[in-house]
Amino acid sequence: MKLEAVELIRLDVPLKSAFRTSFSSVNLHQVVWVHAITDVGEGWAECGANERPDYSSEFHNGAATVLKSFLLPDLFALRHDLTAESVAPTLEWAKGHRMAKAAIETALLDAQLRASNTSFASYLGATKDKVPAGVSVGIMDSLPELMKFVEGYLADGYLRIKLKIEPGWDYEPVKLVRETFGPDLLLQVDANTAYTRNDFDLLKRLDEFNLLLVEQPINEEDVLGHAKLADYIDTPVCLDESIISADIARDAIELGAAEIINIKPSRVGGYIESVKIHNVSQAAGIPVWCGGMLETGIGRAANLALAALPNFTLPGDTSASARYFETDTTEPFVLVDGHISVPTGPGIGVDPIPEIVDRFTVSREIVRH
Ligand code: OSB
Ligand code: MG
Repeated sequence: MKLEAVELIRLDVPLKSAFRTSFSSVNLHQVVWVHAITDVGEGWAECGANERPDYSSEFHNGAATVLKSFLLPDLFALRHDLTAESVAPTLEWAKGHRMAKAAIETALLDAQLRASNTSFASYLGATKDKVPAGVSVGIMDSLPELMKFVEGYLADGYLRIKLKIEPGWDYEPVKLVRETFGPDLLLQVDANTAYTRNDFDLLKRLDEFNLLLVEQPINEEDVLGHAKLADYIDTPVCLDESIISADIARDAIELGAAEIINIKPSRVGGYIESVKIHNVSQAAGIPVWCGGMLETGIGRAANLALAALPNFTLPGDTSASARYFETDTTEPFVLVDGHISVPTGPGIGVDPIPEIVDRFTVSREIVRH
């Protein structure tokens, strides 16, 4: 296929309620979309980068800039030799910027698969037609407020609860949720790097709650520290931020730092690299689950396809649209008996709704050869 133009769209999508992590609190989902226009048709992707470089070093305006200045020119230059599979090798010279690379690769994969009438699910190797849904619950101002949200999500039917934690918001909220909802609740925590090697005893106290996992407790660059922690505590250590490629996943597993892996396609440079991480993990007997970056429908659709691969054996953060948004940018994804259906249409299987996209659009720019 040949890339003719790329539209970069900046959207501000209101969240139903503030989402607070150990690194930020957001009311608005501020993102960049990549709309690829090719000679075989169009494709869409949502870039995972936040407004600020707080989850990773990337940020939405930075992603747009690196796409415009460096990544897109190389893809335009391929002319008719462009395929979704050629994106990563072509852009390999550019260090980092995996979220920007993931966005253009995904938009081109969407265009390519729509043109060949193939779904993301079948291209990636999905084996399920629906996936179990978990929900990520932010840090709250009070325990009663937390209980109100958790109760609501359980009433909706979510099959597992992930609590965001940080020093000062860990033992008590986890204890309360575990005691209130009982031993059968699938419960896990995510620290987004908020702890250090000096906090191992604090983290060990969480062992009494029989958690599924503790996600990214310490600095993302401290893989060895996670291996030491994994030896020290009973709760399985799961890596998110640290795992930026299949090679790093292989090494983290060998070190004993990753007993479980959260695969987030945007963090690792796209769906093709995500499948490699899935395969490396599967071969090593390490379960994976699908994380998210609060994506609207066009991002969520592709994540659901990935989450339908066989080694995704734990419920993901692939929640329904209504968890985040009053109005999603596509037909909403709905929860049925705790599961969400994997899209079956060509490409990502959903289309942006133009009036809604217009309503949330902050700016648009067309980039051409
Ligand atoms: O660490 O998994 C994370 C949201 C934004 C940035 C990082 C994370 C998250 C979540 C929610 O936990 C994921 C989601 O529901 O999309
Ligand atoms: Mg995480």
